[in-house]
Amino acid sequence: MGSTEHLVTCPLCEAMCGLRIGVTDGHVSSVRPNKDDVWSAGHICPKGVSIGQLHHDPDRLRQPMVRRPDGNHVAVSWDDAYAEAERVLRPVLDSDGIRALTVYIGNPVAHNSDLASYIGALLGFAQAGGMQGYYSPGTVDQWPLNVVSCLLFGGMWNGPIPDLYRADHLMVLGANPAASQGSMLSAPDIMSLLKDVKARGAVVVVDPRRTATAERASEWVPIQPGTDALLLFAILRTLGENGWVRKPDHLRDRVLGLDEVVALADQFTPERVAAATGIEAPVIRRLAHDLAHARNPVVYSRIGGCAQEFGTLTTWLVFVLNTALGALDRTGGAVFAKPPVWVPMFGKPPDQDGAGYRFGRFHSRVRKAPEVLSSFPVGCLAEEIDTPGDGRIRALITVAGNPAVSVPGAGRLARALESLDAMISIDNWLNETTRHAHVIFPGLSPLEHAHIDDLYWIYAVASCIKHSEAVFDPQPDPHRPHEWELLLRLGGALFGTPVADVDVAALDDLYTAGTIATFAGLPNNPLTGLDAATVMAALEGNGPQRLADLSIRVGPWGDRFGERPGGLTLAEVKRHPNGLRLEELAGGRLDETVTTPSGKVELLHDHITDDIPRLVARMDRTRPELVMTSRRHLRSNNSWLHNVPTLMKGRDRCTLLIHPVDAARIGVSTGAAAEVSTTEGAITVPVEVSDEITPGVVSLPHGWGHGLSGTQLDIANAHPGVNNNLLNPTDVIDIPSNTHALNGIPCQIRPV
Ligand SMILES: Nc1nc2c(c(=O)[nH]1)N[C@H]1C(S)=C(S)[C@@H](COP(=O)(O)OP(=O)(O)OC[C@H]3O[C@@H](n4cnc5c(=O)[nH]c(N)nc54)[C@H](O)[C@@H]3O)O[C@H]1N2
Ligand SMILES: Nc1nc2c(c(=O)[nH]1)N[C@H]1C(S)=C(S)[C@@H](COP(=O)(O)OP(=O)(O)OC[C@H]3O[C@@H](n4cnc5c(=O)[nH]c(N)nc54)[C@H](O)[C@@H]3O)O[C@H]1N2
Ligand code: SF4
Ligand SMILES: [Mo]
Repeated sequence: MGSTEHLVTCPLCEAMCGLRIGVTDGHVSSVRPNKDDVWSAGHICPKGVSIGQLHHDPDRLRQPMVRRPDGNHVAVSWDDAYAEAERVLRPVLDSDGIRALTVYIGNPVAHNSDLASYIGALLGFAQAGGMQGYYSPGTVDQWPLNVVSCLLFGGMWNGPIPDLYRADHLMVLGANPAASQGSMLSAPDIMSLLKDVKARGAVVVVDPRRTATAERASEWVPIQPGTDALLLFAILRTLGENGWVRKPDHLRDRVLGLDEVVALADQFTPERVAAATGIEAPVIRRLAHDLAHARNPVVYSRIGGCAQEFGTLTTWLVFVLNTALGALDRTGGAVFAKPPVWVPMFGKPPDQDGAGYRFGRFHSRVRKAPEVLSSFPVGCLAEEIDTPGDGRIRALITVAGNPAVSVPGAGRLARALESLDAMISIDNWLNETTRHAHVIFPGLSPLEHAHIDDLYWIYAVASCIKHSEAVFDPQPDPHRPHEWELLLRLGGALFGTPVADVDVAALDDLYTAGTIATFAGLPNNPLTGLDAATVMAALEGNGPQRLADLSIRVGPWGDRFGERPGGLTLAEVKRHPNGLRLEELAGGRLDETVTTPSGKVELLHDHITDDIPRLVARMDRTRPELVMTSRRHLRSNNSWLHNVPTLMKGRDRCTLLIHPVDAARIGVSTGAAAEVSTTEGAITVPVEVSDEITPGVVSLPHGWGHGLSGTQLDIANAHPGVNNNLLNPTDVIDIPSNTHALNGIPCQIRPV
């Protein structure tokens, strides 16, 4: 067969690195960074390097699996798997209708264009049939950002990012790009960009843990979890009282509510917030001074600022501060990226009619949680399954998700999954979640299908576009279904057609034409006013390729079907295997980006500020002896790269980080086991004593807890670790966004 080389974009995180994959005799023989990639220019990390092992993982499912009555899964033919899906699903749909079904979509959906472009089909069909909300890690992740973005800027995926190429004073709260490689902030080799920012001025990291990012920053500011909003309010107040609030010309007529928000900060003096945050008042004043006196200051926060009790206020205050510093929409500050593609997700959801956004349009059945952007807290899933009564969830479809590990209240959820009448998973491994499934439909390996990133360019530090061809034919059968076809098949089956009989090609045409017609008829999107039939006829191919062609052609550089001669099409993008670099990041994009009812940045919203009294009360709360936080590691990817041999080398990294003072008081030491308990449960984990964690706080990684019976993960099961979501309760929530606090949870520790 000889050797070939393939240029692809790594789909394993938001950094989107270009890889050169060498293939010899059907095997990945080398993975090297692509120095000619217009975006990543030679960056790579250990995860990208091991993508060949991921592809060749003998445990990766290549055939559908069906669960036998004894609980064990066996590989079956596709026809048998369709028949089994029909057997378990149909009775639920016949007796209780589509409202007894829900869908959980996991993180890899956003990194796989086959899934990303067709998940809307499954969800759309299910919602049309009466499904009450669906579940995703959104509410253990970026939902506060989505809420704040839609209120302030008009769209849930419409938020500014720090201009890492030009900023000279960056404050980072609750993010560790040294591990994550950037989140809702795509950058090539982000740590070297941070190094440049530091060289121009300063990088200040606010985090309970002295992370590898903090190590390399100018300053680490340890903070008590869940108190960032207090710190940010106190900084804002300091700016206000010193006359440091900047009102540059470019923001003068474009922002509403800044003075009112600065007035709201009045009650948060540095002295008042010092005890709760653990940051002394003079330090807070100096942080404010330094931001105010930098030429290009900017503030950025991520999951530590979101998955906490005050995620919405924190995320909001980051944008407020960027505005008060004059950094919003200014080159070198907090700027709006310009994605090269347009996907329906960027538009206002069709169900949000009228001006602005409404929340709480419907409520969850059991705890009556109000929907926020069509989501309930993901921790509600278990109670919706295991609580009897009308409207109970009896059927679940998971798509590239591992909620049994990722979601708070994981113990109850695992029991609930086991009780389902029908569970169908589209997933590549038999893991902690899919072991409960009646049927598992495997997707293709990331090297077996074409891919084009769309979502992450909305948070990218330059506008690029890249397309990856499949490296391998699907194995063992080149005609095996693609994931987008599986999504259409399951979506089509909801309306009475047996799973095996769904006409996938016809549904694909219907879905694509329907999407075009819907958005052509809606205002304020790139399809508005286009003739749907003409567009449909002009597009190339079918499936995700056809949707990618659409996304590119109506995007800012697209040909708009002849309107802009020489503009981009998918075919043109494919002619550039190293990608196309289209435009650099810059300020001055507010007018084209902001789609609020007033057309301006609207800082003030009751939905957000109504939460301030809860924050005020937080200041008087007695501090628990210990609280728990989460962390990530460069060589993990949430719960699912632990079966890759080279990524598992080295010492155990699923450890409880605890400060020496706390360790001595409790009587635990490095290497010994400790029991960690919360209101939700207890687990036993090895201890790692270190002053990299602030006193009063402990840190556990998420994504562990392998080694469960019925799973097929040889390597991961040999290094199981423990699942910290057995400890996270489902009722500690950032109220405006429905996001669970996974950080700042009170816990007790004892030696075992
Ligand atoms: N305690 C705590 N919990 C957390 C977090 C935390 O910080 N602390 N972080 C949260 C966050 S930010 C997130 S995003 C979630 C992640 O939550 P999930 O998305 O539920 O979990 P992942 O671990 O990303 O699981 C990915 C699943 O997709 C499968 N998979 C991988 N590749 C493919 C593919 O190409 N196709 C298909 N069909 N399946 C595939 C894997 O086998 C796995 O089952 O976890 C959340 N949970
Ligand atoms: N290698 C690798 N890369 C990943 C992932 C992975 O699992 N592994 N997961 C991907 C996903 S799904 C996501 S969402 C992103 C997340 O990307 P990041 O947001 O960078 O996530 P983390 O590395 O978990 O960093 C969060 C930090 O918040 C801190 N923190 C916890 N509580 C608080 C608090 O209350 N206040 C403040 N200020 N800090 C706090 C933690 O100590 C931690 O250092 O990473 C993505 N990239
Ligand atoms: S940083 Fe690593 S995981 Fe992320 S895209 Fe690059 S190689 Fe892939
Ligand atoms: Mo995430």
